[in-house]
Amino acid sequence: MSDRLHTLSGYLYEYQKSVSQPEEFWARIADSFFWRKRWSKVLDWNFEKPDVKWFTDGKLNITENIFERQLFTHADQPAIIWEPNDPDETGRTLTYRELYEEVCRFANVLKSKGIQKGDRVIIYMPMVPEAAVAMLACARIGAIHSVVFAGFSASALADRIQDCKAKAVLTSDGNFRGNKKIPVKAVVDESLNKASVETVIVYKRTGQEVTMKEGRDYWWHELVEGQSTKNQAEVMDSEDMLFILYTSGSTGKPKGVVHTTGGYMVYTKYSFENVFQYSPGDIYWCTADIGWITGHSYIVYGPLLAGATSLMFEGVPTYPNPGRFWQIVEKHKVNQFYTAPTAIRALQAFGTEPVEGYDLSSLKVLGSVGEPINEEAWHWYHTHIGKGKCPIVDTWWQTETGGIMVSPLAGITPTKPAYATLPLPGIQLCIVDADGKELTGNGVEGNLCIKFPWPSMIRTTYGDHDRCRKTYFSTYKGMYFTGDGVKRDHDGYYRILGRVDDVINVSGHRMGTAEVENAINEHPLVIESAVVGYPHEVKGQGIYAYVICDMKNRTEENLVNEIKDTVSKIIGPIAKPDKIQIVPGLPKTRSGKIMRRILRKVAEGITENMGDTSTLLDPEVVNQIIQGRK
Ligand code: 6R9
Repeated sequence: MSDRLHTLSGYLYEYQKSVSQPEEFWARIADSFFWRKRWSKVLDWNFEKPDVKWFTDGKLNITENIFERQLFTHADQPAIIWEPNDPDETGRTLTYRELYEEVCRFANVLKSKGIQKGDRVIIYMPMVPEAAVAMLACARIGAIHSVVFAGFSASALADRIQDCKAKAVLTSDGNFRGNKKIPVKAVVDESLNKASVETVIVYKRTGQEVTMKEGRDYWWHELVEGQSTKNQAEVMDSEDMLFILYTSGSTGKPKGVVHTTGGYMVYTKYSFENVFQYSPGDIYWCTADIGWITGHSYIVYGPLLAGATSLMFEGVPTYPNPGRFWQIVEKHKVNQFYTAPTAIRALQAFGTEPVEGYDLSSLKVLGSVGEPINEEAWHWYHTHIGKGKCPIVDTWWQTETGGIMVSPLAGITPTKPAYATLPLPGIQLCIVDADGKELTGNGVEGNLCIKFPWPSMIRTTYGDHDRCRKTYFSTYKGMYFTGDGVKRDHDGYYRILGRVDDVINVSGHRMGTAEVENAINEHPLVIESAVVGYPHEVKGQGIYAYVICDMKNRTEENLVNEIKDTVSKIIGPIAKPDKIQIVPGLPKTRSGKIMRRILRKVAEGITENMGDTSTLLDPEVVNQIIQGRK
């Protein structure tokens, strides 16, 4: 049964109902799933603690809702179409039955290695179908997966292994990305000098040489050999943890966002079907990596729960040439295409030539996620990819929200460039001013909050519940605070303006300024640093670092490169500052706070009207910084 909305009036009607009778509304949606035991209460909530429970006492397994619930009708339909990095390599297609059997076999492998319900398993893998198999096998046996983006460094990986006390790491020998062959197992080995796990399972992808530690490391293909293609799913409570996903915040340490089973299942399927208007037989493609929430909710869980065909791409948009995305769209006759503004801008820079010659007529819906999409990129996407006939769904949401919160429903909600438009049913937005006063009516601008629970919301931050309360539920009483600024225009449409906290969004990836500063400060000659974001043509925001250091005998160029390498080693190449300026001092107030607004202005290229600098300890520092601007 599908809960797809078909008209604007239908959406408006359902939205009203979801607000006036939320429990009845979500119970109806949840009833189309397979529950081992139905819930006793739809919703219990308290935003002060916070303590939120959806479908209390409900028992289920999310993979039974992907497989058993649908196998009679979907068994031979493709679940995952995999397109490799190199267009000359043959891809793979896994039907629902084949995927089911792989998941069961790997679930049995995990069990044979002593992994049990509630254990944490790190997945550090490239974009191969086995990465999805790994996630689903964990869910099958009730283990909690935590996918770590395979571009993160050994030290970032070790921190995550330690934070969640993982029992196993699932990985690969290497990873193909563009024309590069990247070591993956070697990074795991390095991380395990610092952290420790009982078991490492290695999927062979590139065939490159790896070292295997006796009694700890095993080959994936050897372990699955001979395993049964059946596995009795673990019965989970609706509120049992499904996964942990680490994300950056305004403090230095990444936090483990926790999602639970029942609510996440209900919301990801519902939002997937409605936003993308998926019809049976469509080919849907989301270009995200499974290391991010978009990959979790809209490559794996949402589409598979909806019985969709989800295309998974291993490579990058520009290899072997900038026509690669469009060649894949033509080859697989993709109907819904979901990507990030940074990819659109990067491809836009190559002009329309790489697009020409490909048949993109299969496309029905275009999606955008990860950062605000600027109007120019929106129009380019709409005109040159969608040929003016595909609605663009600009989807606003977060790791913490689990699913899409604000977005047009494709073909239903009239769109407006750069606007995420209207909230999905069940999502009660609220705009507040700096004092937490709700700004009602249209034509207002402020901080975006959500005032009522939704099924796929964050439940806690792993191992530190108070951090969850402080970060999201304490800024504005009784509300979830998103960290984003927003405008509601005269039509009541929402436009996301970007982060209002110390989080930078680089190519759709979240980076805490403190996290990058901590990494920079690891360089032995660095005394202090301050990091801000600045507008970047392709990445949306770039990273600008102001660094005080002891130059010793280094040239500035050498030192800058060393600092970049340090950040790359500690977090990963995505966190490497775009610009590093060596400064004699930082603009600090008498109370020792760095005045970041000045640093942001200079990074943006503004050198006049610095505003009130009277509270600065040494206002002269500002002039020195302006003069040395990069
Ligand atoms: C899904 C995802 C979340 C932050 C979020 C916001 C920005 C995401 C956006 C958008 C404007 C959109 N963001 N989608 N800003 N328009 N359509 O990206 O999750 O990695 O946790 O990032 O990304 O600033 O707060 P995550």
